[in-house]
Order: sequence, then C-alpha cells, then structure tokens
Amino acid sequence: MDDATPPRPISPRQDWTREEAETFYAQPLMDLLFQAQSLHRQSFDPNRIQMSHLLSIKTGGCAEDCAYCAQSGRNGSQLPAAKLIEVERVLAEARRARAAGATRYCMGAAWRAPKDRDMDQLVAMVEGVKALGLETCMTLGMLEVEQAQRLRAAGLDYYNHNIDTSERFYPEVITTRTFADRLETLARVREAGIKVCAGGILGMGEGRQDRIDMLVTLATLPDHPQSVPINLLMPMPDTPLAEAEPLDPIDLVRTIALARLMMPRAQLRLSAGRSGMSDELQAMCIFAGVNSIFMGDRLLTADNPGQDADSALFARLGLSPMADPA
Ligand code: SAM
Ligand code: DTB
Ligand code: SF4
Repeated sequence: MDDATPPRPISPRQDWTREEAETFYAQPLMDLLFQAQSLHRQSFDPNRIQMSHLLSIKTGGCAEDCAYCAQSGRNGSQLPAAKLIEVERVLAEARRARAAGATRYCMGAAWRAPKDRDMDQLVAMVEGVKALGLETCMTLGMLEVEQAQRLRAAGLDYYNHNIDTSERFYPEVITTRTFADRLETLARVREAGIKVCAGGILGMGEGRQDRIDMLVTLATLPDHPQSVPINLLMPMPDTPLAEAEPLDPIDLVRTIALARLMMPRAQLRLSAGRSGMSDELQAMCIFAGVNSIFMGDRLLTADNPGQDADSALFARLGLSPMADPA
C-alpha cells in the first residue's frame, strides 16, 4: 500500500493477513487512532463503558506453568491452593457487584480443566448469578464438549479462554498445554453456543509481530470473539516474568487500536494492568477502542483500581457505565 492511499478497514472480516495488519499497526499513531475511533463509533456509544466484575472462585495451586501467573503451582509463588468456594459466597459478591454497576460477572478458577465432580457446583453458580440479572462468564481452563454444553444449558453467556500471545511466542510462556489446545477449547465453547471471550497479555517480552499475529489469529477464527480482553502484564513476584521489561505504553495503545479495527463489533476490555496506568494512558486506550473494564479493587489475585479511582476517572473523561449503579 503506498502513502497516498491510507488503508480502509472494511468490517467485520475474517480474512485478515499479517501484512495487512502490520500496515495498520505501523501507521502514524494519529491516523491509526482516528480510524479506530471512527469505526468504534459505528457500533458503540463512545462515552459508555461496560463494567465486568471478576471473582476468583478457586485460587492457587494450578497445575499449569504459565510464566506470568501467580497461581501456578509450578512457579515459585507462595500462594496457597484453596478449594472451590461456596455458591452463596459467589452470589453475595455478585449482588454487591450488581449494586455497583456491573453488568457481567466473571468467575475464574486456577485449574488446567474443571473436574466432573465440580460441575454441579459450577452449574449452581451460573444459575444463581444469571437469576440476579447479570451476564455470566466463567474461565476454568480447558473444557470437554459435555462440560461446555452443561454450562450453556445452565445459562452461561461467555467463556473466557485466552490465546495469550502469538503461536510462535506461546511455548516461551507456557509449556504444559499448547496453542492448539487453546483453539480446541475455543471451538468447543463456540459450538456449544456460548459467546467467546478470548484475548491475551502484552508486555511479556514478545515482539510487535507477536502482538499483531495474536490479533490475526483472533480475527480469523470462524467468528470474531464477542469479547476480547487485553491484559497488560502485571509482573507477579516469584514468577519467571517478575522482572519483565515494561512494554512501551504506545504499543499497548497501538495494539488496542488494531484490535478495534480488526474486530469492530467485539467488546474490547482493558483487563489486567490498569492499576499501574495513568488516567491519561487509560484515556488513550479508551479512545483507541476500549469499551469495557473490570471494576472493583481486585482481579483474581492482583490489584485493580477500585470504585473511587474509577469514578474519578469516569468523571474526568465524561464517561458513564453501561448500567447506572443502584
Ligand atoms: N486458569 C484459567 C486459564 O488460564 O484459562 C483461567 C484464569 S487465568 C488467570 C485468565 C487469564 O488471566 C490468563 O489467560 C491471562 O491472560 C490473564 N493473566 C493471568 N495472570 C496475569 C498477569 N500477571 N498479568 C496479566 N494478565 C494475567
Ligand atoms: C482476562 O483476560 N483477564 C482476567 C480474566 N481474563 C480472568 C484475569 C486477570 C488476572 C490478573 C492477575 C491476577 O489477578 O492474578
Ligand atoms: Fe493456571 Fe490459568 Fe494461571 Fe495458567 S493462567 S497458571 S492456567 S490459573
């Protein structure tokens, strides 16, 4: 593509190539941001943010070796393994989250995969949260076909399962399961009729091409994921990535803008890492196409800005939550 003909995104498409994506990513930032924001406005109110709430329903002692994760039993982290929590605790938290303006409730477990003996309790959590009028989301690791079908029948709206990075870089981050395993679970989720939430982490030492390739993989799935979380690595003590070189924040913004251009209708969530970001950087991410965040002062094990900081951010930027707090 020559300089005289700026690339024109046509949406939504599933035939993205690496070269085309690279052309968008490498443009002058103002051009990239303008395109992303223009497309964003065709599908979303630019001043409204969807709020999700995250709860760890089973913490620590995970069998996988994800190099970024505080919950891996294989990393040096001291986090003790807990049991799956009681349904009532999940529902009490969900009521609080709803009152604070959340519209989606995400339940995360530090598992390689759920065991069949846990399914009744998981089903009860989905049914209970759904009955509160919240959208339901779970992230439990790999799923069998029957497990996906049971969760769907219980009312599960979304399943989060991240590809995390490019296929090339993936083995440098996780060795206990493959990129293909991840795609297989995503296919089972999609085929069960559950909406797909899939994204990744930036700032793990990957290169620009890895960030682009990750988005190309997501945007060339049989359907675009309905929800795409972009996490900025939160370096956790005693993990192999504890001392990772911080990402240039402009690369975070470029990646978000590219995700918005490639998956124009997806909910794009600025997930982990907001607690280390300035209001100005968050504002740029939102301008680039973010329209969803996690609210509350905790993610799974790590800190999140919390309600006071987010209310101040929203006031400074003139944003409002998708649902008004009760
Ligand atoms: N165990 C399940 C799994 O990995 O599929 C679900 C929970 S796992 C913690 C969900 C996602 O959180 C990971 O795929 C990763 O993208 C993100 N994540 C975990 N630790 C993180 C960290 N320290 N910084 C940023 N993102 C992180
Ligand atoms: C996602 O992509 N980010 C969330 C959610 N999916 C489950 C998790 C972020 C975890 C951050 C690190 C922690 O809390 O331990
Ligand atoms: Fe386990 Fe998920 Fe953490 Fe990987 S990211 S170690 S699968 S909890």
